[in-house]
Order: sequence, then C-alpha cells, then structure tokens
Amino acid sequence: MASTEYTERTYIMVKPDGVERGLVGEIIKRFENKGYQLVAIELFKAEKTILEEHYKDLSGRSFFPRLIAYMQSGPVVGMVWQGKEVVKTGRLLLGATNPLESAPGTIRGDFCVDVGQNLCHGSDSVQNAESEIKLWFPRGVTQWKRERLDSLLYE
Ligand code: IDP
Ligand code: MG
Repeated sequence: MASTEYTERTYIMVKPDGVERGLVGEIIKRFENKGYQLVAIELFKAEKTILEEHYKDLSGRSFFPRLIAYMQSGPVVGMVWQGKEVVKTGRLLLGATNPLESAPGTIRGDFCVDVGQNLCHGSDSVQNAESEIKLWFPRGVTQWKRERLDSLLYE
C-alpha cells in the first residue's frame, strides 16, 4: 500500500518559565509520544521585534507589554513539529490558554495555574503556523523522512 505523507507543521515554543522549570524534555516527550516528528529546534533569547511580530494580533490588549516582558525574561525553546493534524492536536496537547481551564493530562493542565505564565505556545491555524515558522526559522527546517515509523503510522 502506498503511504501518505503528512506534512502539516506547527510552531511550538517552550516559554521562559517552562525552560527555567526544566520542562523542555517533558514537552518534547509529549509530542514524541503522540507520534509527531521534530523538524527544527533552537534555544533563543527572543528579540523584542520578533516577539512583537509573533504576538501582533494581541498588540491592543492591556497585558501586551507584560506578555513581551515575560517572553524576554529568559530563553525560549522554539520547535517545529510535523504530522497529521498537528496544529489542532498540538493545541490539545498544550491545553486551554488559561491553565485553570486546561484539562488535567494537558501540559498546561498538569504544570501551571497562571495565564501570565502558561509554559508554552502553539500555533492556532495552519496559516499562522507557516508564518510563525518563517519568523522563527527563516533559514528553514530539516527535511527528513521517518522510514520505519511513517510506514507504520500512515499506511
Ligand atoms: P494561546 O497562547 O493559547 O494561543 P492567545 O490568546 O494567543 O493564547 O494569547 C497569547 C498569550 O498571551 C497566552 O498564551 C498568554 O501567555 C498571554 N495571555 C493571554 N491572555 C492573557 C491575559 O488575560 N492575561 C495575561 N496574559 C495573557
Ligand atoms: Mg495564540
């Protein structure tokens, strides 16, 4: 049977509180366990201009300056994950924006309580994912095929 390749991608970012608390591995593990493929990863000290672009839809909100300061309070880990419906499912793995409303079993549901320190970011649409990937990884991501896994997952 011919295998279908799933090329949908999302931008997932561990925020400074997640990096500081040593939760990078935990977050990676959840995406790996689910069956997604890591195609880019980098630790960044995020520049203000990049953060302002990344969060431009929220620029009018009262918490915007605090959000930018939070995101600059330490390094972040940016990642691109690929796979079947990874944008939508990635958001499910993260949990609701407000951790008090995130279900137990999700990353935010299991590890935090404060919307101002909610550990992680995940793109909210395929189109926004592609813009965010371009913003954070302007040189592109690694192309590779999981010869063993993909034949099992996707046939
Ligand atoms: P999302 O991260 O779940 O996509 P957005 O609405 O896109 O949620 O908001 C982006 C980020 O802005 C949130 O993850 C959170 O860090 C922060 N944020 C959103 N709403 C509030 C708020 O009411 N107070 C403080 N920070 C907020
Ligand atoms: Mg968002």
